[in-house]
Amino acid sequence: MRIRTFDDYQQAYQQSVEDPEAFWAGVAQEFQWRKPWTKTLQWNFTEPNIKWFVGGKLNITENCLDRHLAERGDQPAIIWEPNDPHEAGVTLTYRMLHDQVCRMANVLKRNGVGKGDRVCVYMPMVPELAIAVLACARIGAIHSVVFGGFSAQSIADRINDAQCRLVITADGAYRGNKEIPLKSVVDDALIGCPSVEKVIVMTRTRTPVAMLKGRDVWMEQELKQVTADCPAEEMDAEDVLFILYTSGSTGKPKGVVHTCGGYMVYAAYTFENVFQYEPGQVHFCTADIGWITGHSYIVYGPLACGATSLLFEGVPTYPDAGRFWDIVDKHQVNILYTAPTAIRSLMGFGLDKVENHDLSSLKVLGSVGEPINAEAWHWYDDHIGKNRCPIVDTWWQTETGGMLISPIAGVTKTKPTYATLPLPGVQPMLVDENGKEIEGNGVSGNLCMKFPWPGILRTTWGDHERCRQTYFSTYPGLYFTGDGCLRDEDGYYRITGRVDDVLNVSGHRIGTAEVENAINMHTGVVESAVVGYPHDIKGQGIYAYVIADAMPADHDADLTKRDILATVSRVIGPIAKPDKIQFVSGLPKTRSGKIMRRILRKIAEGDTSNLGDTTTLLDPAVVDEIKAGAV
Ligand code: 7RM
Repeated sequence: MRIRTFDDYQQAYQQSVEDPEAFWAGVAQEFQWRKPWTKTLQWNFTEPNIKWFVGGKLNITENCLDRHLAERGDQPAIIWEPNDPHEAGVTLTYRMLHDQVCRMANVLKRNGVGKGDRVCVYMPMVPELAIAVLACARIGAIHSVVFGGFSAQSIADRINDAQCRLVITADGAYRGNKEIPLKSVVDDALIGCPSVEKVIVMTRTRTPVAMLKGRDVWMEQELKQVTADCPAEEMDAEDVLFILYTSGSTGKPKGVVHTCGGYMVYAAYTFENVFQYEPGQVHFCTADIGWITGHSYIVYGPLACGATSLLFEGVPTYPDAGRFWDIVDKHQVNILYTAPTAIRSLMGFGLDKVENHDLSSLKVLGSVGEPINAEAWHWYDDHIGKNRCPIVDTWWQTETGGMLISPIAGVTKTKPTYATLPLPGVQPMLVDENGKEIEGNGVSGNLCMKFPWPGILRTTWGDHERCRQTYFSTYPGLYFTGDGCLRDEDGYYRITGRVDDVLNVSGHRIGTAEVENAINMHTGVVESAVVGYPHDIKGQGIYAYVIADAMPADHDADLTKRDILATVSRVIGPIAKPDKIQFVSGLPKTRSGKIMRRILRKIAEGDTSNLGDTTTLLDPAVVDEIKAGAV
């Protein structure tokens, strides 16, 4: 099944299109199933209804842990590098990880969690986070990991949407020179979350926390009460494994649902092939487990393949901008998987931060989360890979479960800024505004998929209609990604960015509507419009046009701006704070009341020369005012 040459790739690709069921059955049979499936695939993209490995029974943790014990029980599964380089790290072998996952699973059971129950996980990047996630999977509980940078309000929304029964958190988190009081944020969230019965609190920063009798328990004390004997729950291939919330162009984030069988097969297959993982290698994915990249390529993909996965608690610039290279050197990292925003930020600190480290262990470099510009691509290639490591620019989404378009390291000829070719099983299609297929090469359009792969989302939690509407209704019969895409003369794909109202700020997906709603919660705000603009390091920055009920005078405009930022931080989290705020007296609207974002985007980009047709505007004069006041 393993692709080694471009010929292998072409053969695998051809089979995956001609006979997808046989292809994926071949991949899936390498895993451990309690009971084989009876039908490999059942699907339609209209309802949608997608089922892989129908009737198959398994537990993903048996595949990620138990299965490896005989052969590599003593091999490191997780290497943990703490935020502070002087603190001792932790290495967990597969045997130790198995033991700890079983214990944590028993703690969950003791606290009333069973198969199908939802568990919210709000944790720092510590081994216990991976253990918590796997412990849920062990007993068939559904995890919903919430990134540690989200606000109490965001946690509450996610907990209520999924009706979580239990929360796993820590007293606090270390991130660079900051300390984040996780438990206190959870306490704020839980005021509005009646479904939560228990909170398990891990000790990390030992900051003082309120422990509510009957609700809050210490993880360390609970672990003393249990054994390491926890048989895995038998799960159907289509039972829900996890929910992960992600932003779209409208309303609140959606709970993307992934299921046990297909997700496992897809995460593992793409991990092993794209990175060309070899036994014994150390894989370092710098994402947070709070995002899909962490789920698929720190936890499930690597562990399903018996790999060694490095988990880093901190940030790339602490204690200085050489930290990644320090980690690569110290742990002899072979595969480094990071985001363009991190590369661009580190580029700015100069080469002396790189040069005093031994990077010769590196074999493969990966990029994910946003388009990588040519300059960052070459810097990564020249100075990190020393022109001897293939770069895999992997394009995918929370909804896709794993990578869809990506080079296979050392197999696919790379091309800067191109995600190159679809992986086996992936059938991309470019369409125009009217949904007509754009054939041939040297073209661009909206990126869709015409056939399912095992990792595709199955639904959005509690609202199947929203799933249909968002992904399967724009172009009937197709999965619509929301991305624009170019296919060059060689048939290579380059993803150009979102075509909907979703921003990508430092690789984080943020809906403009979400940010607007947050800004509008500020008492002095009448209305707002948020757009993205090109940002040298973040990829995109957030530009907010705000109508205040009384136009703030110069001397308190700064204060009002800071209050708006504080409001957004409270409502969503610091990652959604606008980079620029401009007070305006009106917004460019059409006669039907629609904001003309095209114009606002142009002005935010600093390009006011050609604003296109403004004759349909209700009040064209407002455009001149906005142009004149651009920040
Ligand atoms: C994995 C992840 C998904 C959105 C997606 C794109 C953008 C991701 C690339 C990329 C260009 C890439 N999931 N995106 N990878 N754009 N090249 N290699 O990021 O759900 O958080 O975001 O990210 O717009 O639709 S995500």
